[in-house]
Amino acid sequence: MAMKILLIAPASGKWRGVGRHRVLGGKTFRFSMLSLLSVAAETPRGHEVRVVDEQIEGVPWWEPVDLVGITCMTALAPRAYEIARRYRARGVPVVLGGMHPSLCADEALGHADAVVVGDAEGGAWVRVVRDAEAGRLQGVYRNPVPPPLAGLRPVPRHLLHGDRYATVHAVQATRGCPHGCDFCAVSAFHGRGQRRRPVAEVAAEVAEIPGEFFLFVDDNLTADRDYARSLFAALQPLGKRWVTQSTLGIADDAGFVAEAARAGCIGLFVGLESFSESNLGGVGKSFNRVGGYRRAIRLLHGHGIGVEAGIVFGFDGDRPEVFEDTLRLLDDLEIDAVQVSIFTPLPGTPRHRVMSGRIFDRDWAHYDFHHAVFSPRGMTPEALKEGHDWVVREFYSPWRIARRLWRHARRPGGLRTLKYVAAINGAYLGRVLRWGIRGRNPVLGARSAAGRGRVARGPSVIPQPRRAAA
Ligand code: B12
Repeated sequence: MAMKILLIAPASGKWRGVGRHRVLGGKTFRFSMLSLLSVAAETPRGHEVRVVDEQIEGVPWWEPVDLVGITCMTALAPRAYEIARRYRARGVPVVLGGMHPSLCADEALGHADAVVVGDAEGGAWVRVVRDAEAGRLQGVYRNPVPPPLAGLRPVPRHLLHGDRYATVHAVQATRGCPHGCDFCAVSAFHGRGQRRRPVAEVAAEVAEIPGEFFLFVDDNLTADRDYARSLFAALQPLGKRWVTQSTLGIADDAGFVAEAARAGCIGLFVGLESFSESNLGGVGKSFNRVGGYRRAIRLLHGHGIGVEAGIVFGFDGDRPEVFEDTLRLLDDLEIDAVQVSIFTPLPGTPRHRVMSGRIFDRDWAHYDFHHAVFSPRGMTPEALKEGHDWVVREFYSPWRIARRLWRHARRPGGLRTLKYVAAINGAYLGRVLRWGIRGRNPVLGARSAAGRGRVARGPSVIPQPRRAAA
């Protein structure tokens, strides 16, 4: 029987319907959708598949449908369960999949007729669809081993409203990351390994992309240097520009950085997390060597590669001074953009278990990396939230953005990529304005409240190599 299958990406709070606004509609932060597109690609032929993204359209409750599939991260689990409840009340079977249902399968199964743990490919989703057709969905579906990534079906990007996304051209070459940081959902989900698609298949997918820009959503594209090198060689003739995630370890090898740049890399998201090595050691991320950040970032900038840093507050070593210290270092290092987060002990990770006695908030909707859900060691949860907000507001203050863009424009290749850096900084500023993010520096509260919150310059803990090093 041909089924109508509805695949839903839930959105909650401020995110639901945000994409309906033409101005400040969060478009810059909307991309990928590969989770549901991969499920759609795996659906056996003959069924009708529709993808609904709650950021840009409402759930079509009134339309007849035979099977509903919902993806979710932890913060979206409550909304996913709510949608599931409403469909199941109408007798429509619901399947949950993605990060949170995979890491908390028992919980998810309490809200659905079936849960897919891990990848949809490798037979798991095909079995779900067959069982749904036969009216006998049965609990948890998982592949006996993570499937190899050769021969993945083409991603049906036409199922998205393309004009509502920064780009629908997100590509994934690898899954997983070998590092195994104990707070990271990716390690908990994929294990401590990485699977890779054949380079020729990735290059063929990229070659089909219209326009010059796309994203790799990989968690650590450069973890295997040999693989990355052959990928770079295959990408170079295609003349595209792309951004991805990597560790700063990429900059240990200047030749490798040059190869990435020649292949079209114009930006990296790098999880720096913290400027304290003891914090990093405490969460199993001691491969981040703080002293080398400046040289590494200069090297990347020298090759026209912008750096967005992931910074996390709330580590055990963090004291109220951490916010202004971090802001100063972000300025000193000439970081192009920053994603500021509050440490979040995600369920299903080893760190969640270690910290369970300190967690006071188990409302998953608050696990969006912008709420304090546990008692930090060095400050109150309120100070953690206020300091986090303050850094976001200060880093994206118009004068800092203007300074960053000015610096960027003067770097090698800077004018070519200025529009991307401007777009991401403008988008974060838009978020500050739309959401009214203000915060307060727990140390210099009075000064920041007076609207002057600039940080006094002081000695940097990061060694200053000679400029020629870049
Ligand atoms: C791109 C991305 C984003 C993008 C776009 C997400 C999107 N809509 O597509 C943006 C920038 C919006 C984003 C935002 C956030 N993200 Co994000 N994101 C990612 C990233 C890097 C890639 C996602 C992706 O495209 N994966 C590729 C697909 C193919 O893999 P997949 O999702 O695992 O899907 C497979 C299976 O899980 C399964 N599956 C998935 N869904 C379903 C559904 C059904 C029905 C079935 C059967 C199977 C199934 O089948 C798929 C194919 O095998 C992931 C890391 C990762 N490895 O996934 C983080 C990740 C998902 N993000 C994460 C987080 C925390 C966030 C933020 C909260 C971060 C923040 N500080 O703001 C916000 C959330 C904002 C919000 N409230 O909505 C965490 C989630 C952890 C968790 N347990 O919640 C991850 C895992 C990163 C991490 N290292 O921890 N993110």
